[in-house]
Amino acid sequence: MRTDDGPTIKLEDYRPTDFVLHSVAMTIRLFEGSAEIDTQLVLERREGVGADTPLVLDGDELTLSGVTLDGAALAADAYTASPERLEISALPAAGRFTLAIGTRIVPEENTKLMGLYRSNGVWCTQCEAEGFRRITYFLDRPDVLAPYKVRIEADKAAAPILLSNGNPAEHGELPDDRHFAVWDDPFNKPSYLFAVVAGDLDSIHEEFTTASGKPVTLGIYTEKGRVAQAGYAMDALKRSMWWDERRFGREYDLDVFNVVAISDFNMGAMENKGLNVFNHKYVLLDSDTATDADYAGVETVIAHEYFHNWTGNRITCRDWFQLCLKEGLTVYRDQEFSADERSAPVQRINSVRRLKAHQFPEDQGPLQHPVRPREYKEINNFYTATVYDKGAELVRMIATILGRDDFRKGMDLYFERHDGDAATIEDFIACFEDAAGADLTQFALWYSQAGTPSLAITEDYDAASGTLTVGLKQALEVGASGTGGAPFHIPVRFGLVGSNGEDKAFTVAHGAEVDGDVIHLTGEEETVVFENVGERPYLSVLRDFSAPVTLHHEQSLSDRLALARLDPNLFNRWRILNDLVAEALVEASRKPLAPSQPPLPPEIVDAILGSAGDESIEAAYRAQALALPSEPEIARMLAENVDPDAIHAAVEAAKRFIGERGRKLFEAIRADARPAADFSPDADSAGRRSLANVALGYLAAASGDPAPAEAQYAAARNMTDRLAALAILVHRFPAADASKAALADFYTRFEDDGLVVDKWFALQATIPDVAALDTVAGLLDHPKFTLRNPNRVRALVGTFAGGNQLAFHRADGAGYRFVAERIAELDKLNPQIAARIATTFRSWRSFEAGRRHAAKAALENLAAIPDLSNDTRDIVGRSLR
Ligand code: 0A1
Ligand code: ZN
Repeated sequence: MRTDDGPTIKLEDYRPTDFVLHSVAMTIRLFEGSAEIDTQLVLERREGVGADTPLVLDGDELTLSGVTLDGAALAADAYTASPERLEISALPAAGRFTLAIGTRIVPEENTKLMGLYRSNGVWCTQCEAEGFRRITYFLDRPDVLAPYKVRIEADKAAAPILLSNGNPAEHGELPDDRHFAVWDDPFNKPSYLFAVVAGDLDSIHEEFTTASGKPVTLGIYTEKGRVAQAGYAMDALKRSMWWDERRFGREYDLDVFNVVAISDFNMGAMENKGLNVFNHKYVLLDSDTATDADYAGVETVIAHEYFHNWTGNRITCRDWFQLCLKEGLTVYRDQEFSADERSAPVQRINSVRRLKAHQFPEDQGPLQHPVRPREYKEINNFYTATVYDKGAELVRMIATILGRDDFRKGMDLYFERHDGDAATIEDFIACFEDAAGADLTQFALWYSQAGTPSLAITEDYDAASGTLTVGLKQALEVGASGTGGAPFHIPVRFGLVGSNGEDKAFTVAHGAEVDGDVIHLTGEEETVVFENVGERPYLSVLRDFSAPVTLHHEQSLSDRLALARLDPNLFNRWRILNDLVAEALVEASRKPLAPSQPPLPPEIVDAILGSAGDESIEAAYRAQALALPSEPEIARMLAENVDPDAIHAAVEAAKRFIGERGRKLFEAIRADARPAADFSPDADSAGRRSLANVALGYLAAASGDPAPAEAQYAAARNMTDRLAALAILVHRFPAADASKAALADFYTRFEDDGLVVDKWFALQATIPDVAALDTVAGLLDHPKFTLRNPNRVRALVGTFAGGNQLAFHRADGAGYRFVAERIAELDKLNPQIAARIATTFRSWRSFEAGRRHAAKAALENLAAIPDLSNDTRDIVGRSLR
């Protein structure tokens, strides 16, 4: 096995650059088959740096075509150049100098999709994290900030549209049917926010006037013929701009804001200054081709990238260890936006589901790392659920600890104090401490200690004195890989619920600090004694999931069921039911139930049906009440000796049981859900569709009859209803003629729309049957399959590995071998995507012995490949550790 993997970058080694960058001017000449980049850097030796210290610039697969210093050629011995590095000595001891660097690249051959590449003929860039060094030699790190002036030249027919960051400055004609455009970005920015797009694109434009009256021209650019699908993204953009002004006092700063939708993109989208580049999945939609979930996704990602303009761009990160400074904070902001635009409890449920599905397994397995990592080998592998989603939870906890007003004061101070800076987590936390007069020293441990703490709650009520004693105990059960195990500051939002469903008043006699409805657990173990509580209350804890912990609340079934009905905190009603079901399914997966035993306790099922049937609550919430914990979530809770077949059998039995017991309700929901004449993507309409489709799923599970789904598929007038019906057919009745016919029909209807073809691939990749492996293997030869498009790879291979419990985790190990082979192929083209798919192995140690050995062997085979990329080697290496 190869061991010479790349160097480890450490937080403690941070030091500023030896040279200060003052400005960047670039000319980018685009041709078929090549691009010429001329870059002028105005630099200066940093004070105190010795005159013999050379300038070292980063490169990646670059070819140097020329370099001059203040207009004069450099002596051959004054520099050394390799594809990865340009080192220049004999530079002025003091004062500014201009370095002009020429590079030549071939965007058409760039399959990594980092740097400058072509997607369906369009030239585009992706520079975060270290892609700029694939365009020119540079101090390619986030604490090197400068204004940029960029001139793009290209053939007029091939690229009538020429875009870059900032404001448009000039444009004009050139000989040979070429033209140019100059863009001027006055705001200091790091290279990772640089962008260029050139191509034959359609666009829509709208005007937005900021709160202080500044006009901004908004543009969305798409490939030819698709711009009609960009209207919702434009609407979401305007709503985001309006919201950020109201909620955070943040106005947009340039004259233009452009979004470009690209087919081939490694991630969701990118917040380049004034020129956001998007995976077209998060821009393009209409009701025929996109589901309600897609609409919500577009809204969130548009908002997220826009919000980065302040949290990320105006204030950026000092180094990549601080990634959560921009990502956690921006996810928090986009979550708050969605909560305001849609429904707060439903959004919170969605965020918590996501956290548990992606972050908890990461935090409890070999890829565990602190929200602010201390070291990395490949930064691309740290765009993780821990940095993003747990990072957002940490910001949310700060807001919970300080309260809304002080939180806003801290944010205001952050924007004021650090505008234009490359900041750190310490800087961020200090703003809240200074604005609110709070001490967040202990809280800051959340950034450095990895792992999910557990929180155990006990309660003891004394009727004679009317006191309730609550015990709270925290522990880091799953080892925090050497990052420490000191107690966290855990904010526990709570309420004492009376039998009338209202929160009761109380006084706190003594114990842990209680502030309003938040208990501040700071010790390992503490108690709180509540006095004057009158009749015994139902204790509702961890409301709104106020901290990312695993909760163990010793509470009777009858109290939990009462809270599931009465808790004024809707999130907690859902959470309590979801926990009850999850615990029952974990038990049922551990050992087969006796034939006489119902698959779920009937009183729990009745509680779920009660929530689902409560017409006083919004439909989206009712649909959430019916959604069972996912099979991977049950696997995570089992923690060891996991048998996915047993989990699937338990979940299927539960679905049939709920379907039978709730048949009348489900039929009533379906009867109620006559589709409106016109499709509207609003949250309320989407919630109704979601509830009706969940009901259809349960009816199909209970009846074993594909006919209602078949009928819905045939009659569907939007993608949400069509895809829901098709999923029921294909997943539940894969052998039925109706299912085969619908799947074929779906393909013929949409074969020209890549985003819908992705759904068609993904649906087959997730058929819950070991035989899905053969289906997926067969689809590799489908004319529409390609390893070169990340969305397509994710749809077939990524979805299979991440979403097919039965076939990926086949007992014979064939699923693991298949995915490992695909990773090896993909690694040669696009290591970032290969490494991401490799993370699906992360929980391999929790499976039963046969699967465990097979998964390990597949990982070891990958590790043995001599020229495996740094990206994949890092994930595989850490997974095996
Ligand atoms: N900053 C982006 C995420 C992103 C990160 C790396 C990329 O490189 C391929 C692309 C995008 C965001 O948070 O949206
Ligand atoms: Zn982001």
